[in-house]
Amino acid sequence: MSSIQSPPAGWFKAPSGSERLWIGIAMAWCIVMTIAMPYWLFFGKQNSTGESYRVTPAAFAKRVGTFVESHKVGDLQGVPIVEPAPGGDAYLLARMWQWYPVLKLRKNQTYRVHISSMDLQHGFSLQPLNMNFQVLPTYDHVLTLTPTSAGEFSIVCNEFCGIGHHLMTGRILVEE
Ligand SMILES: [Cu+2]
Repeated sequence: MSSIQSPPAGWFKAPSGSERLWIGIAMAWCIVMTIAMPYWLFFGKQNSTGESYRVTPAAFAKRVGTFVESHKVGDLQGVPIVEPAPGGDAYLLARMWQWYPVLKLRKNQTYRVHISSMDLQHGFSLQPLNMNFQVLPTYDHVLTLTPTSAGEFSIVCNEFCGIGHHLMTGRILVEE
């Protein structure tokens, strides 16, 4: 005897009553969510414009090196603190298991923050604002960013990237 058999004829019973209602609510919600995605892409205030370029990890590391050398202003637990020129380019490198360097920005100034990974996929999650972006090797993802409040912001990696994933935290300092 086989365990795979046709169901008996007439097994299907069309949904009725409250089951019908719940299917209707789920469908309506699917439609709302589908519309919300493009809506938020165009009208959300924390979205990336999707600006990105091809870059090899070696070339990106070199740009980060030049950026750190020319704009370094301090040191935080062995990681350089780097202050880009207002309106200028800033670089942030992700690798197992570090964000490098620490960025120091000015409130209400706009920066082009280039983010890329040296090894595998990481997740840029800016706390406590909860802004999230994928960080991928070979992509220079440019975020046009204008800090609107001063303070110390943490970057955590929200894409599991190995044994030291939970230690992968960084900092963005914003001054008045
Ligand atoms: Cu990571």
